[in-house]
Amino acid sequence: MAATLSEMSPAEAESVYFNEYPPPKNLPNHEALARAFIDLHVEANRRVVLVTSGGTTVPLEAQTVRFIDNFSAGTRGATSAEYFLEQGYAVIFLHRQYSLLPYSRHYSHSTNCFLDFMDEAPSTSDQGRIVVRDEYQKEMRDVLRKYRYAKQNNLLLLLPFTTVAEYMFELRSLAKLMRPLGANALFYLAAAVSDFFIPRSRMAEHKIQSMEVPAHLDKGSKAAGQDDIYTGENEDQPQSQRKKLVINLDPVPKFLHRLVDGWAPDGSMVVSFKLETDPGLLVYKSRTALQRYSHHLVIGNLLSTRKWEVVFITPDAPYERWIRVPKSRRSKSISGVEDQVGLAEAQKLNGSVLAPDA
Ligand code: PAZ
Repeated sequence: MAATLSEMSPAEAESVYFNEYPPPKNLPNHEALARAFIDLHVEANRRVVLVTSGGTTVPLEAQTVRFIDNFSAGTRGATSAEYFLEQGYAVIFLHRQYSLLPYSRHYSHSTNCFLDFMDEAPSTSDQGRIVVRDEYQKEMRDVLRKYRYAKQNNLLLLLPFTTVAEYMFELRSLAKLMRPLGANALFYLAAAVSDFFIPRSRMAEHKIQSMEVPAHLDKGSKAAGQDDIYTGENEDQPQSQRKKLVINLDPVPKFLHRLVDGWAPDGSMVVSFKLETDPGLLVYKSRTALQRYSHHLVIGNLLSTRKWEVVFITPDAPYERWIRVPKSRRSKSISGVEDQVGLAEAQKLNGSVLAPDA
């Protein structure tokens, strides 16, 4: 029986995984944009951080109708990117398409709809003109200025992904392209990357059917040899045609090893995140990840408290450090939505730990 990816060495798993998928259509374009961006900042001797953000999808079909997703909205990534920009970094923002973006996050999605910040001008001369409401003028001007500054100075590169395979291809390419940055490169991996997936070889080509279709019409709604995906019942159909969908997922190979040992530039710093829901597991899992991949910092967070509490797990003393946004500072965003632990908090409390060459 062939070995699964998790049974292979990291280098073997890399070769098998990346040969199984065609590279994403946008990859050459993203690589060209990233190359130009990195060249510019190498020239300026500026630090560049790759921030990953948002969740990855796991498609159930190659021509994808259905997919598995996760909760991440990209708040951590988009917020942290703003703090990195404020600290003088250039930011490559590798994000889930349509998730929150630096700066525009203040005015997007249902909790912060931009329309709630607008009004019609009150004076007769300006009647009909749309203006920002008085109470939001200052905050919006500040955000706008920072956004403009980042844009005009080419400090922020936005690159979207959707599936877990796209994310892996993009991460590998970007890390290799960042090699000329050496110790000026930082990886800040806040994306919620799926732990399980369906390998391409077992994936249905077409939309998975909920009832039996005649064999001569079925052009690939089942993955080859995977009849066990379909068993069981569906109440509207005659017994013989009823189906239940049983999904058989493999573990996604952990490429953090390859990032640390192979793809990323020597001297760069790698920060990963660990999300848990069980408080009893968070420190243990974060520490295990740090030991397994030998990188620089794991930031652990719990789903329920992630907006105001994280734990820094480091290879050197103090090994474990909790960082909390005080209660009085938890409602700082314009809409009153609770702000979250950002890079500034982390730096204040943790000195230079986020400086790549510190
Ligand atoms: O995107 P968001 O702000 O809603 O959530 C952030 C987060 C919890 C996805 C991030 O802080 C994190 O822990 N990312 C890594 C998740 C993991 O793979 O364990």
